[in-house]
Amino acid sequence: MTNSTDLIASFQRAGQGQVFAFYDQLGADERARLLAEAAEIDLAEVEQLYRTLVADKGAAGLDLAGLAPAPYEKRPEHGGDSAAWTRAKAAGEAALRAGRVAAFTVAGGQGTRLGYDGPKGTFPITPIHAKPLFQVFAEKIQAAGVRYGKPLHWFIMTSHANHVATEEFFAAHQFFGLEAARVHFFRQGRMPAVDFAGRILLEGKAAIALSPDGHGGSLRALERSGALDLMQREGIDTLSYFQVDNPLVRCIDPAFIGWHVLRQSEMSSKLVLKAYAEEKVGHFCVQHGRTLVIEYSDLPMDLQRQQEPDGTLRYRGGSIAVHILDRDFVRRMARAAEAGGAAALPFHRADKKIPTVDAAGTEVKPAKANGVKFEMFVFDALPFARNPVLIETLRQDDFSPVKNGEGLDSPQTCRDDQRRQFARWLRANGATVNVDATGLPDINVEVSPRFGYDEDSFADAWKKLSPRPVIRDGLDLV
Ligand code: UD2
Repeated sequence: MTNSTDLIASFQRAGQGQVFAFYDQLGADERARLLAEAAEIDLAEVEQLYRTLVADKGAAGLDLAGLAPAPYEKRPEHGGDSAAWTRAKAAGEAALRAGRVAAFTVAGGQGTRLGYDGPKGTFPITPIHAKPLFQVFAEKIQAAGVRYGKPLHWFIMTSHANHVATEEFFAAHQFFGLEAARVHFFRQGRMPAVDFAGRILLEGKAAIALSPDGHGGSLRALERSGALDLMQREGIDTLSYFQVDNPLVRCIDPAFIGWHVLRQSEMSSKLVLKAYAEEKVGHFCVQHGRTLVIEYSDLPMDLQRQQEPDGTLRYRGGSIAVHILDRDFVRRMARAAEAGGAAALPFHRADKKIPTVDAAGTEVKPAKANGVKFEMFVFDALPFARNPVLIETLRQDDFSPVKNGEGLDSPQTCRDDQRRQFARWLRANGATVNVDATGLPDINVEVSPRFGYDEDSFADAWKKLSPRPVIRDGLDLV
């Protein structure tokens, strides 16, 4: 490691000497901590990001030339090729039986909007047992392993802020029945925040304002942590990527895996039809022959509102952040990130209120944005992927995120969506369950993923059940 004098001098040369403004006042431990944080920072990268994303902001803007909605595989009930979906499912099942697939959860986010203190995956979410998000995924992954005769590995990306708490949570719950040796935690990288003049902000006298580098940081974190090597040793070439905030997701979905495998895709994504033009989701587009996602904040509203002759939205494909990634593709992207340059994921800026210290070292909680954080987004890998495939899914089967304390995308809406799903599965198998116009049953009900974690596994388990349970409030299928 560079010695402390060299490190401090490099910050001074880069115009970032303020990082060490209070160094003389610090004790030995504090100095060591500050130096370790400083050593994580790539000063040239920070300078370049400031120049391109902050100082020159507005110069570039989004290039809309040649932009069009991305083609996608429609669900059979929306006119898609049902034989092709059947083939895909069979191919996905074969990949699962061959042990080629692992699960991957990004859980490094801070959950600020939810107002929950603790790793978001520990948030209780099921309607009867209030199982935490992590347990829901663990049970789905375990059940898929049993169904296909190959236990799955599960990679979980944490952040510096929640890594230890996440590991302790799993240990305290005996890994929810999974084999501990198949659950792998690793931290994502961090980026410093800068003020609007490009100066790296301190969070305290002995701490730099560092924050997670975005879910796009998962690609290089998978490489750095050794996860890709482990996959290679284990014969795993396919990663099923999902977010920690979405318990409805079919985290191991044979049809999705099969589309990806059969098309020899390097990255595939699930798409939902936008509910309305202004809905705040990323849009799947193509441009110059490449697939990309454009955030709602970047796609002009007149395009978001454009309609086809039949009245449907033209840009109707929304991203729910569910992807399949090829192992070697992740490695290629991770190495490109280390090397810098055009083949790497770009950074995005987010203006934020960043707690800091003033020149006297007094802590300041800003009332308005005082700086910029830099993040990468995993969907920005799509344009670099060979043969990307987009498949349509229904929200009811795959998407009900927990983002806010109340209202839209809250614990309440998510619990209701789980009950709707359980009621649909029951009704599809002949049970009489009363539901309202939105499909919400008049009973509270929970289906353990160990009983059934998707339509097929539920149907199989239900068929074997004798006697059938009485459909009543509190129905609990385990
Ligand atoms: C994301 C997508 C949005 C839509 C939505 C679906 C972006 C910019 N937007 O919105 O288009 O698909 O999800 O729910 O992605 N995370 C990390 N490390 C980080 C940042 C995030 O692991 O540094 C994880 C986080 O724990 C969570 C997920 O990524 O599982 C999404 O993060 P978010 O809540 O910031 O994403 P959101 O809701 O802005």
